[in-house]
Amino acid sequence: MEKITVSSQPIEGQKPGTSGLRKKTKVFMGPHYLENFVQAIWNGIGGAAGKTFVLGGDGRYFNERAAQVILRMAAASGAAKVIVGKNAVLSTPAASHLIRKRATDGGIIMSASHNPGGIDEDFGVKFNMANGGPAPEDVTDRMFEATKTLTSYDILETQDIDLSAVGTTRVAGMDVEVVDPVEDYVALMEELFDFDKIRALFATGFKMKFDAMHAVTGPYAHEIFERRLGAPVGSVLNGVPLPDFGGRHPDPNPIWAKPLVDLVMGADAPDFAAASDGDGDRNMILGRGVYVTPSDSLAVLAANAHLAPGYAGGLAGVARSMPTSRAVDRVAEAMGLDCFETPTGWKFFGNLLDAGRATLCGEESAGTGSDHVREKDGVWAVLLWLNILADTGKSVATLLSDHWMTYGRNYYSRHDYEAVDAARASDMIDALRGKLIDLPGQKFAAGIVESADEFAYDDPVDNSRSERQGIRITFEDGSRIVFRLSGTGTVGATLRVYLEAYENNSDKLHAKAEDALSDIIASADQIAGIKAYTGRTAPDVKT
Ligand code: VG1
Ligand code: CO
Repeated sequence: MEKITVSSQPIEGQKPGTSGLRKKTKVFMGPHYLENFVQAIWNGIGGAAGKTFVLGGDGRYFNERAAQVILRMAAASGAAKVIVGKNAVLSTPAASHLIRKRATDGGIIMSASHNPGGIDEDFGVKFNMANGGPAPEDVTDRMFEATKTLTSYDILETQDIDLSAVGTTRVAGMDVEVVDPVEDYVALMEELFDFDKIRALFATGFKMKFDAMHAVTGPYAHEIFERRLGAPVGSVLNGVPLPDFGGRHPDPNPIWAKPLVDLVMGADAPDFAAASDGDGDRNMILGRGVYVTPSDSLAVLAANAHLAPGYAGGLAGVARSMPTSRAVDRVAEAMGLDCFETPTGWKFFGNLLDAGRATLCGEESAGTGSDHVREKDGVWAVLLWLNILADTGKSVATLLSDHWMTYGRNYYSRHDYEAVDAARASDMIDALRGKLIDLPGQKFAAGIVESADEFAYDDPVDNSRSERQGIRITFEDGSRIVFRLSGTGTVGATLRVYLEAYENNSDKLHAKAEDALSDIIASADQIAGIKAYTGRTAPDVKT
């Protein structure tokens, strides 16, 4: 066992995006690529010496190899201890919980989340802080700066460390504690939700299907839904994690989880269905005959969270990412709660959660979570839904239509144009930026533009400012279009167009979203010239 210093040189493009550094797996497997970035993490946080970290990933291809490298580098840099999920697996919310519970100095999560996995697909690495949340921008900026000047990294030369059994081993003065990835997380869920009530619901014959998409939540879902809550065996679908997620995108939306959507729309539909993503932080909610948009889910959860024991005292406030529909704003207003609008990415919720100013947060991209951890949490969202369904005795469809009757409906859709030429995509955004000042007062298919701006966020807790977080155009009737470029893609640019229209006429609450949004969709192209810039006639993915 020998500590060595390997000379290296800066590698371009190691800039963390919306949620860590994501690249093609082969890029990560390339010479010094992972090592350089891990060294930059240590540099960005003021070194690893004497610190304790959590380490785990979503089990995708290269997960365990990468874990071995990170452990050897942590040991070589003098870390005191690393707590690792068995076989280097931890869901993102479970990792966040472990960081908090064990009061560590942070953790490294290996995941490209909803991006596909495999040697020809994607891999990712993300650092979370001692609060359990993704590193904020000033920290990731420091890491990026470190990647630009790096000349060497420290690593231990040693055999692989056995991560297949729970227990502690010592590696060159550093403890490696392997833990069960599920146990602590399940205990936390039992504190927050009324498991007896949900068990009683299943005992009535209530049927649920949970699609783990061959990703990390399989073992969590089997334990919680089937073993602890008594849902029949077989309620969890695709529950065996696979390194390539069975060749699919582990992205819980109506496109990639279409079989589940077909199931709830079909003759033999279960009462409730849900899915989660690669690393277990996203969720999709369905009921018999109904798909709940993530924005609506956040609003319904905000309105009903107090029915679950963990939230019986009410909410301190709510927060949503800017492109998320404003359905939750209406709930907050009715309940007298503060409602924060943050840039895309969970890292922006951290300060609000830490300061006790928000309890519930959500994003349109199928992320919902609360102050129980500092990540969004797929299984948690499913349990909160189950708790609410068990308490109210309502079906998903009734709960949702009652919600719309009370608050009105924010029709919503997101159109993604993937792998667009990066220069053309940024030209389009630049052109749009140049037009903003002239847009108010102009008339398009969706009506007259009331305001147009580029979103910048001033964090009310630490006063940091984040600029250029998406272009938003609001119409006089409250409809809205948001344009932004993705920060998680690995090929070219992904243009996201977020479309929203509000309706409170009780006769018009049950239209198809695509119909209700047709004027907004047409206006988006009129305003931005999507077809002209991207050369695309239609989005690749509509959710
Ligand atoms: C996307 C989503 C964003 C989410 C992020 C990470 O980012 O839009 O809401 O926080 O993915 O989620 P972007 O920059 O591609 O739009 V996950 O589950 O992939 O960690
Ligand atoms: Co994810």
